[in-house]
Amino acid sequence: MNLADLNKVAQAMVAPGKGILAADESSGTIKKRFDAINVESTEDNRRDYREMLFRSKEAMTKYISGVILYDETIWQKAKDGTPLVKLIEQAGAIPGIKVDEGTQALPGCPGELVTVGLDKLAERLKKYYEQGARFAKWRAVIDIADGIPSMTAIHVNAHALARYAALCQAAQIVPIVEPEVLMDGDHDIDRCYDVTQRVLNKTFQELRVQRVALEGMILKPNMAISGKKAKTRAGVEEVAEKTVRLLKSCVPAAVPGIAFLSGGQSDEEATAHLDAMNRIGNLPWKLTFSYGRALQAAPQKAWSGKADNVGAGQQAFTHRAQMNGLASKGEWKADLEKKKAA
Ligand code: 5MM
Repeated sequence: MNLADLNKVAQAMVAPGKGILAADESSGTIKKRFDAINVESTEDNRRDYREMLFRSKEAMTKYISGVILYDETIWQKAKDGTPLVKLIEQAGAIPGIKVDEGTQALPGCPGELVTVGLDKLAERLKKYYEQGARFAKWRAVIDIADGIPSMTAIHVNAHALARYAALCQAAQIVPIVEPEVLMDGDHDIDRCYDVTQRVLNKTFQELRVQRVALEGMILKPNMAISGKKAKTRAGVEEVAEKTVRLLKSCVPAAVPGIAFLSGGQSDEEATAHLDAMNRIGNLPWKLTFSYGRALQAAPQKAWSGKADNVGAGQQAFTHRAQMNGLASKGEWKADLEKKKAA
C-alpha cells in the first residue's frame, strides 16, 4: 500500500467545492427509479441515462470530484464507443466502483441485514483497478425500529466494512466506508444521533483493529436527522449542529473527508443541511456530498427517457451539482433555488 497516493486520491475526492455523484444503483434500484419516470430499465436506457450525466461538462468539471459506478457501468461504452470510464476521466473526475453485493437477512436477528460481497473481493478489486477505479464503496444498512438495531447487526456490519476497507487499501483503492442508519422510521433526531454514534464508534474500532489507514479513506455517513415519519422533524440548524457534534465525537481528524448520503431527504433539504454544517466551520475534515437521489431525482424527471430532453436533464443535474458544490463551502443560498425555478 502506498499511503501517500491513497491520501492524494482521498483529498481529491473532497476537493473544495466538489463532491461525489453516487450513480451506483444496482439493477433493482435503477428499475425503481426508471419505473417512477415510466422508462423501461434496459441496458441501453441505463447507458443513455448515465452517459447523459457523465457528458454534463459543466457539472462534471466544476462540481463533481468522482463518480461511484455499478459493475455494469464500469464496463459499458457510450453510444459512440467511448468507455464511460473515459468520459469521467476526461472531465477530470475520478471513477469509483460499488463493490458490495447487497444485503442478506442476518441470522438470529429478525428484521436486520448484513452486507455481503467479501468473497473473491481481492480479485475483483484488481480488475476494477485495471479498469480505472481509484476508489470503491461498500454500504452497510442499519435500521431503527422497536428493539433494533441489535449490537450483533452493528458489530457484523462494522467488521465487514473494515474487512472491505483493508482489502481496498491493499489493492491501492481508496475505500468509501458507508454505514447508513436509515431515516425510514418515526424516530426522533436524538434516537438517530444515539444509534449513529454507536454505529460509528464500532466502525472506527473495527477499522483500527484491522489496520485501515484513516488518511486513505472517506466516510459516507447519514446525518443526525429525524425519521421520515416522525411527528415533528428537526429543522436545518438542529440537524447541522447535532450532526457536526456527533461526527466530532466519533470521527478522527486523520480522516480526510466525510461525504454524506442523502438517504431520502428532499433535494433542497440535503443541500441546506450540508450548507449549514459548513457554515459552522472549524471542522477537522472536509464535509461534502456523495448523493444519489438528491443529485439525480431532478435530472431523471427532466430526461424521462427522451433523447430530446438530454439538454434539460443535463441542466437539472448541473443545477443540483452546483447547489451542492456551494453547500460544500457553506456558500449556498435558498434564493439561488428560486432563481432557477423562475
Ligand atoms: C445510488 O444508490 C446506491 C446503491 O444503492 P443499492 O445498492 O440499494 O442499489 C446507494 O448505496 C447510495 O450510494 C447511497 O445510499 C446514497 O444514496 P442516497 O440516494 O441516499 O444519497
